[in-house]
Amino acid sequence: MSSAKSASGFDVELPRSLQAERRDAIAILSLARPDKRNAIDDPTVAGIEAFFAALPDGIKAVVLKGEGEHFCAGLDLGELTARGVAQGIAHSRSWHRAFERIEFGKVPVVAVLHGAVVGGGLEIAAACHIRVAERSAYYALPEGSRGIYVGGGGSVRLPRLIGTARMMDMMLTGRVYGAEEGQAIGLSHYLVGSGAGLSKGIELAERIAGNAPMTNFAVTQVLPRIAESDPAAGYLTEALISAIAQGDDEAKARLKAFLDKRAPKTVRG
Ligand code: 1HE
Repeated sequence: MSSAKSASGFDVELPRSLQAERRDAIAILSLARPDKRNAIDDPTVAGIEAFFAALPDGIKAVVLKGEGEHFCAGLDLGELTARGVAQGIAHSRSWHRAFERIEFGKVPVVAVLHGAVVGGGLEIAAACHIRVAERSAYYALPEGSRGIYVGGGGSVRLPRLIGTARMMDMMLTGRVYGAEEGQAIGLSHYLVGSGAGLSKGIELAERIAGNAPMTNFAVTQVLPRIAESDPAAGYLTEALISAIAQGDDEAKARLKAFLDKRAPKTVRG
């Protein structure tokens, strides 16, 4: 374990497999175990949970990326052989806790993907709010061929992105999607050239950080719940969060700026 605070201003102990860096309101968290293709072991899962739980108030968005040639090779398969059923359940639940800290944490998270985005690597990417893929990225769920099953929330999050039928195909047949196919089916939001992912990810994170905090809260915390509730509850919840957001001082200041012709217009490009 190393203290990230002295190096980068985060008040959290991180394992060697994670590195954190701060650029003003943006935190960059790197999976930093390239010799093992950023495979996620138990200390890494605990570190991810701790990092997202302890984000300082000044951080408005996070970029998650992987060091080396690949984003993430998924679960550290070396840890798997010694586990019994009860330990397996506890292990999967520890991934759920950590990834919930990403999906329903304090701020939006942008994932920058390249190389292998497989197994648990795809699961952690799916827990992020925005995905930027470089052209080297490819996606697979090799759990089927390893005799196991996803355990990092993939059964819940991946069908939302690509549908149950595609996930079933990936798991049963070992189908691998390339970056362009992944973009077409909704695994990534943005597709960029090799090496351009981080700058695009930071650009998007900075744009997100410039939003009113209440808007980011509503989009990341409330929208997914509305999308999964029955329409009547959804409309009611939407009315409530809409009123809460527009009643916030930040919204009033932004609306006044537009009416005073001091705010940017909505234009393409
Ligand atoms: C690993 C892992 C790993 C690499 N656990 N050690 N994930 C998988 O089934 C994917 C397994 N990995 C691969 O298919 C390949 O490693 C890659 C395609 C990602 C990269 O290939 P390559 O040629 O660049 O690297 P490599 O030579 O295969 O691996 C380099 C080292 O990383 C090697 O260790 P070394 O000590 O011999 O150098 C590999 O053993 C090690 N390595 N991937 C442990 N995953 C919560 S449930 C989630 C369930 C899952 O995620 S299942 C999917 C697991």
